[in-house]
Amino acid sequence: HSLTTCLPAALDHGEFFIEYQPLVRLADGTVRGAEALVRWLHPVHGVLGPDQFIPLAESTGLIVPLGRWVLEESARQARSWRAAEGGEPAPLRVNVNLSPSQLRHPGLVADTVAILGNAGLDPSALCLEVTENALIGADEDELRHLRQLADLGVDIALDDFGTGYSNLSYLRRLPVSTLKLDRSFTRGMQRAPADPVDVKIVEGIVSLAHTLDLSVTVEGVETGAQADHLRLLGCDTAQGWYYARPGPPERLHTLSLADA
Ligand code: G
Ligand code: G
Ligand code: NA
Ligand code: MN
Repeated sequence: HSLTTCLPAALDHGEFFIEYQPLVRLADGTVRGAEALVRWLHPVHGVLGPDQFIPLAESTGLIVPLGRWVLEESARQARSWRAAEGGEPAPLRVNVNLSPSQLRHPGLVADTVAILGNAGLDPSALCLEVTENALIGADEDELRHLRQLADLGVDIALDDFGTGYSNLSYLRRLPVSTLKLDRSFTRGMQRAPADPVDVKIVEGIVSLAHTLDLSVTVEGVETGAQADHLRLLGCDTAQGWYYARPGPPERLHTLSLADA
């Protein structure tokens, strides 16, 4: 039952599922959407998290069909949230992680267009998360894919921001709309007194981001004090256990109605 042996058939067997973790606007606490996080319900090992199989999927190439499935499923789900909410003013959006192999794949843009079309989902309802390290290593083809996606109206977020190479000049050349600040920077604000160095770093990043017209999402928000502090520092959107753990798709709609 090694994971390497089972992984190729797992997609055909329908063993993957997706949990969604809400993204909340700090200014008013409303739910704006959710990040799609894939899991594998392995017949022997039970539920496995992405850290346990994404690297394997990446090295075997299965990440391309798996990632396409995640995108299809998430787009359908986002469409159904939006259909269910009727005339609500701020439609829910979905964030989907894109791995380096997917970014490199020549079919990425056409597949994304087809998936959005089939789901009947507006491109502006989709945000693709790319890690800072994947972007730094991106070649011309990969950058062109990102620009084409951005031109379609898809948002691009820079995931795990702050953990990679720190030459920020690439921000000027890339069609990124959101910085997703790695949770290592917000950990020091979980309880008072906040770590003064972490506060300064977040302040600096928010200032840089807003100057470049980028929005800031903070990850790993676990306490109300942390949420308040990050809101006062000007962060735009938050994600973390304080709001909700990753969970089933139906729950997002309930959460968004609760704050309407
Ligand atoms: O919360 P969780 O343990 O599920 O997430 C762990 C990591 O797995 C995160 O860094 C997240 O970006 C990554 N991840 C979750 N779902 C996907 C996916 O569908 N594709 C890729 N490439 N990465 C994912
Ligand atoms: O893409 P990324 O690696 O950022 O995925 C988010 C990861 O962080 C997932 O593994 C998710 O379960 C985890 N996570 C989400 N919210 C919190 C939180 O508030 N605290 C901690 N410690 N982990 C979180
Ligand atoms: Na992510
Ligand atoms: Mn992330």
